[in-house]
Order: sequence, then C-alpha cells, then structure tokens
Amino acid sequence: MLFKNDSKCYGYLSRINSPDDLKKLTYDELGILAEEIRLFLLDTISKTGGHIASNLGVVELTLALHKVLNAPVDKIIWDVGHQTYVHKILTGRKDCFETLRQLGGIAGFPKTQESEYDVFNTGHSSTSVSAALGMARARDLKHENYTVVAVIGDGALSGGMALEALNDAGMSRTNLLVILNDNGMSIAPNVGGLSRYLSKIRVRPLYYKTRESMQAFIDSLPRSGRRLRKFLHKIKASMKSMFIPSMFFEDLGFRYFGPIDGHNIKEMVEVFEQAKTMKGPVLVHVVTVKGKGYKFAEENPGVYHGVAPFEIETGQLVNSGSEDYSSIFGRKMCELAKQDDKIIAITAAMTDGTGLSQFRELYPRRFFDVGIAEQHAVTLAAGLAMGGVKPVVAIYSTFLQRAYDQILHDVALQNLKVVFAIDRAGVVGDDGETHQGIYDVSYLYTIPNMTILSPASPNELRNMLDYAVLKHQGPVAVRYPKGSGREFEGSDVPLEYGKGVLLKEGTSVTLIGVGKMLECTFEAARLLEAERISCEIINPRFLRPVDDEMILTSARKTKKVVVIEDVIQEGGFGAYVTGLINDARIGAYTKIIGLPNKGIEHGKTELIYKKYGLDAEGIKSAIIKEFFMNG
Ligand SMILES: Cc1ncc(C[n+]2csc(CCOP(=O)(O)OP(=O)(O)O)c2C)c(N)n1
Repeated sequence: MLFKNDSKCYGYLSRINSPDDLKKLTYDELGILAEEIRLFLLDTISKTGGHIASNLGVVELTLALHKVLNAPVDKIIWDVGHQTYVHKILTGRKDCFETLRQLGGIAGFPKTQESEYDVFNTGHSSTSVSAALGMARARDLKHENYTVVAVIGDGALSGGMALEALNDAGMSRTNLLVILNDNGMSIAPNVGGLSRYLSKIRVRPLYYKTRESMQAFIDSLPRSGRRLRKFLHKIKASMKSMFIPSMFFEDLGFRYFGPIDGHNIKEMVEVFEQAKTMKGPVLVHVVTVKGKGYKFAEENPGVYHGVAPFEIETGQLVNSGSEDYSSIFGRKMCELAKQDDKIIAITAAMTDGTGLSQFRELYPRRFFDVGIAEQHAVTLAAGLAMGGVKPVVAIYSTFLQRAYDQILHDVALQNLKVVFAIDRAGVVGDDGETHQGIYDVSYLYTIPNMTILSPASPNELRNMLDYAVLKHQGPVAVRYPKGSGREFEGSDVPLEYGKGVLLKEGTSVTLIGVGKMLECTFEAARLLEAERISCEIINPRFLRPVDDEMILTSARKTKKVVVIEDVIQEGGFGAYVTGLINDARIGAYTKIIGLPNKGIEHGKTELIYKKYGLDAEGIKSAIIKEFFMNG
C-alpha cells in the first residue's frame, strides 16, 4: 500500500502552482509528484469525504494532460466532473483544498466561477463530448486556435447523450480530442454491450505485442525495401480488425489510439502530443485502475467511489449509525418482491446508492441495471408495465431530471403503473448545485396522472411503498431524502389516498411541513409557541392529489398558512396551496418557506438549511416577520 502515515512531505507538490510548473519536470520527477498527489488526496479526502477512487485513478492522466496542453487556453471538459480533484490541485487550488465540498469552500465538481481552468460545469454524466464539440465548433466559427479535450469514463460513455455526441462528432471534421478513461468501472463494475466491447479491446495484448514486433521489423528494413514496407504497413493496418472484431470508434469516424497505459505518463504524453496535432476527431483510449495506489480503494472501488470521511490506515468509513432511507427502501423492496413476483426493480448504475444490492442478489431475474441511462430506465419501465409486470424505478431526484419526457410521454400519458422511487429528494449537501434534489416536485407537478408522495419518517416510507407498489394504479412517485430520519407521533396513522394528517391543533397559524421538513416544522412550532403563537401542524403526505379539505379547514381557522419545503418555491406543492387558498377567497394568507430557484451550493446540509432559512430559527423568524410584527 502506498500510504505512509508519517509522510507529509510534498517536496514537488509544494512547488506546483499552475500547470506551467509541471512542464519543467522530468518524467522521473513527475512520477514522484504523482505519488505525492496521492498522499495529498488521501490526507484531505479522508477528512472531508469525497470521490477518492476516481481521483486516485486519474493522477497520471491529469498530469499528462496538463503537461501537453496549454490550459486555460486549451480547454478540458471533464465528464461527471467528480474526478477533477487532481486538476484542481494542479491549477492553483492546492492551498484551499482542505475546504473541498465545505460551504464557501471549493466545489467537488468543476465550477467556471471558481477557476478559469474549469471551462464547463459538470456533475451529471455523459455531457462532455457534446459540450466539447460545441466549444470546438464555436472556436472554429470564431477562427480561434486552441485544443478542446473531453475526458469521459467508460461508465459515462454508457449514457445515451455521450453516444449521440460521438455520432455527431465522428462525422464532423471538427478538431476534437476525446480521452476515454477506461477503468472497467462505473460506480460498480460497468454493464452493457459497450462495456463488454471495451473489455475485449483491453484484453487484446497479443494484438499490441504483434503490432509492436511488426513495427520493429518494418523499421529494421533497408531503405530499398519500400514496396515491402508499404505492403507490411497495409497488413499491420488490417490486423486491428482481425484481432478486434469491429473498430467501433473508427467506424464512427474517430481516429482511435489505444488502449494505452493510463499510469504511464511518458506514453500518454507522447500519444497526446500526436493526437493534439491531428485533424478531425480523435479518441485516445486510456486504461486506468480505479483507486490506484490505495489498497482499500483498489480492492473495493465501488465502496470508495464517493465516501464519507474515513481512517486511512484501516480504510474504515465513518458511519452515521442509523439506517438511511435508501436501505429502508431496499429492504422494503425485498419484502414486497417476496409477496408479489411481478415486482421488478430498475436502477441506472446506482445499485448500491439506491439500496438495491440485496434485491439484485435475491431476485437477479427481476433486477435490471441499465447503466447510466435514466431515460432508457424509465421507458424500459413503461414497456414492462405495458407488458403486465410492476416496475419500480429507483433514481436519485437530480438524475431523474434527465427523463422528464420519458416520464411524461411514455409513462404518464398512457397512465401506466410505474413506481418512481426518488432518492436524494431535497437538499443533498456536499455534492452541491448539480446534485440538489430540489426540482422534482415542480417538474412532477406538470406531469398528468402523476401521484406524488413525500414520507416524513421511515415508517411513512414503508407504508407509502406498500401503497404505491401494491395498490396504486397509474404513475406514482415516492420521494425521500438523503440520510436517515426519525419517527414522530402520528407517523403510524394509516395511509389513505389523497389524505394528510393533522398532527397538532392550533389557532394562530397553520404549518404544513413537507417530508423531511416536518422535523424542523415541529421545532419551529415549539419556538413560536414560546412566543405565544399557537401552531396547527399538518403532514400533507400526498403532495398530489392534495388534501384540499384539511388545508382549507385549517386555513379558515388560522387565516395564515405556511408551507415548509426544501425544494424550489415555484410550481410545486407550496404554489398549489397558495392557489388553493387564494381561489377559496376565505381571507387567509399564505407563505412558502422554501428554496430560491437558483443553484444551491455545496456544504453540509444543516448549514445550507440555515443559510436559506430552513432551520427552526429561520422558519420562526420568517413567520413572525410575515404575520406577527407590529401586533
Ligand atoms: C446522469 C447521471 N447519472 C448518475 C450519476 C452518478 N454517477 C456519478 S459517477 C458515476 C460513475 C461514472 O463512471 P465513469 O464515467 O466510468 O467514471 P469513474 O468514476 O469510473 O472514473 C455515476 C453513475 C451521474 N453523475 N449522472
């Protein structure tokens, strides 16, 4: 194992303040720098948490790229962007690296507002080739001259958008360099036909050995042997198709180089130098080891893909202790699947993240991991539902945004029974603006026939899944937050379609706490009652259809209704309640305490809540200011 506990000596790293500083180093020195960067990554991420395995895997690749390119004039677009820590360290952010993913600190993904070296914001997968092609075309239209590079993982390549972009770029004459960082892994081992194709190329050492020997032989021929040389070159070129069944990338129109060793800086530099000067689209296939250099991450790259803080020597991850919503969902799915053999689970490359590992073990024939392909996952579910089985699609709120049209066009307009298990709904914290699950209620509100449920406790999630999977007809979304939750009095009231629960009676103001927000709604109510403001509390459970009657009855009494939700305020449940009360003309006022519709940055969830007034104090102050100032 690489890590040495006593080694805090960053002799070379301490002298790197921009990519220019790399250019002076020899390959041996770059090798030492790579080791120092690994130590530095481990040292920091073990404290902050973050995407350790992917970053350990791209240390040499990032060094080689920055050695060859002239950034920020040359542009690098990183797919997903979770593997940009090394790039950040090399581009002037080493000294603030310990603020990684903290509120006010540097982001865990590329951010154009953070550095001129980050040229395109990413977070969601499979966007890099489209973005790079767009930038390259803009460059050409403006008669400018620089290199544009997309760095994409083999996992991200399974996303449809990446394939659409390759299809477009391949036939263009645009100068574009795509680096395929192939480690055989998405978060878990990569899946699908393309992945199988890549592994075939990867394990073709015989081809490369033979090609090398042939080249050596050609080089050794005397000058007079020109015809023989030409003939052998032709054979060499056709060898590729003999060994490798079909050259997918070349057939698409790319010049293909590879696979090359993604931990050999010299080899990469030589190939990148050459690729950079070529006309048209070029793809360099680089093979790396996810988690490289840290035993635990190499052995278990999936577990160390994105981690909480951990102990370096033992690899022990800091655990929150209580069972999170994803695990509760996963366990419930196993129970339900036992009762009903028509239940199917679908994930888009997030088996562990969505808690479905056990389901996959128990019911492999009823489990589909489709790769990073949320759109396909949803329409696959529509097909399964049409075919008479009961699909449950588990996707994080933020990634489901990808499949808006599939939800609308393929599922909802046909009123198919598909259950959407929407994990990480609401504020997600450290991953920041590209990952916040704060838009789903609004976008689901525009979808016909869609029922939306929001549990406020583990019991409620279980009951809602019972209802959604076993009873509901038509599309239904159950959206639950990241992390764990607590039970409260009233969470065991039986679930009834379209019905909320009145949890506490009061006279001065009605508080409607949505899902996870119910917890701080209770706390805010305690603070308000200490100021002699009597609070009525409603748990809506169904965000659609809404329990109009319960809300209007309460509004008639208190004349003041506050909706507390950790999503954007526009177009969702709060907006619906506002309309409901306005239309009823009962002389009641409403207020939504939610998030503004702007990118919500990274940082610990509690700090984000505090910043945006979604903690008990903030809620109390907002209510007093709105309704109870000046008597
Ligand atoms: C649209 C979308 N779906 C899911 C994810 C979650 N996710 C983040 S990284 C990742 C795996 C990426 O694999 P790969 O591109 O091969 O990069 P590696 O981490 O292996 O270097 C996934 C599924 C995402 N970022 N975007």
